[in-house]
Amino acid sequence: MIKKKLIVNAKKIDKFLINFLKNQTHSLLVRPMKYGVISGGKKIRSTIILDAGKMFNISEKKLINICAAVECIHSYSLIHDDLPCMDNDLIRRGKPSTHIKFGEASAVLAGSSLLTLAFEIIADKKYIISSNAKNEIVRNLASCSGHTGIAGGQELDLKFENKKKVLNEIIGMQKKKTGKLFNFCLYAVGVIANKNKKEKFFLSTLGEDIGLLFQLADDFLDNKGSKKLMGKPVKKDNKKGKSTLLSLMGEKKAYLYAFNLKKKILRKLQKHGKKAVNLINTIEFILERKF
Ligand code: GRG
Repeated sequence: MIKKKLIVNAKKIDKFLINFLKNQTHSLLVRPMKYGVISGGKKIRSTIILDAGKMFNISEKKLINICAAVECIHSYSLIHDDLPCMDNDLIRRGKPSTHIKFGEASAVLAGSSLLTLAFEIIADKKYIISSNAKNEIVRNLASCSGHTGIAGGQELDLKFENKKKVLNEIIGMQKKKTGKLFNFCLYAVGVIANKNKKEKFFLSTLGEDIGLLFQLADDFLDNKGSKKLMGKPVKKDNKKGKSTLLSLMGEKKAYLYAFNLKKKILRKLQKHGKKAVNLINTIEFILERKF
């Protein structure tokens, strides 16, 4: 059921991105950009945006630009994450990483172009939301992606390799590296739904916790998952000396931490009743997933 939902949503986002790029002047970077962002990946962040939209009766039309922008930033981060200067991974989404297919220089440029494309997609004239909402979304997306967000988290992740780090340091790093983009996903839905400051804060922290849960599941899959299902090499974290909850506290305690985090997230969603059922199913999938 959830797999079907992911496939349907991924197709919608891919279609949007293909059309958006079609309306732009062609460049040599379109091929590596499409290779990095289209026809690959679960597009789970988009699914979370659309699920959260259902809690506030927001139409998909109002959210599709946000989904596409988030997938551009996410794919950008993966392209750069795979580079030799970062995690040096040769396989991503079951195919050669972008730098293996197109060369390092093109991968750097295609990744950076996906970052700017994300902001073009939000700022697009045909995306009809109030200019105040657009401004707020752009500001939040920028801060969640840059040094106070994903990029800052990635820097910590690299610096933490082969170092003994405590729980709060590891959680803080993972909340930035992975949590911040999920934070943005729910925050942006709150902006579109015209929620007040308190409610938007609630949504953004909920998003960050979902992102943390997603990262913990990713670490578990690196340890125990299948390379074929994941579409990327597994058992890398240990070799690279990555600081994770698994390396800090062992399997049993790390799973218990993740399970309690999931319970906390689901408790927070209770107030939304039946309208949260889609998001709840996606959260259940996050910890159970095999890919
Ligand atoms: C400033 C955006 C930006 C990036 C530069 C390289 C970098 C800094 C950040 C990397 C962050 C990173 C790789 C986080 C890992 C998050 C994660 C668990 C990725 C896997 O996500 P999935 O499973 O991937 O959603 P698919 O392939 O399904 O899209």
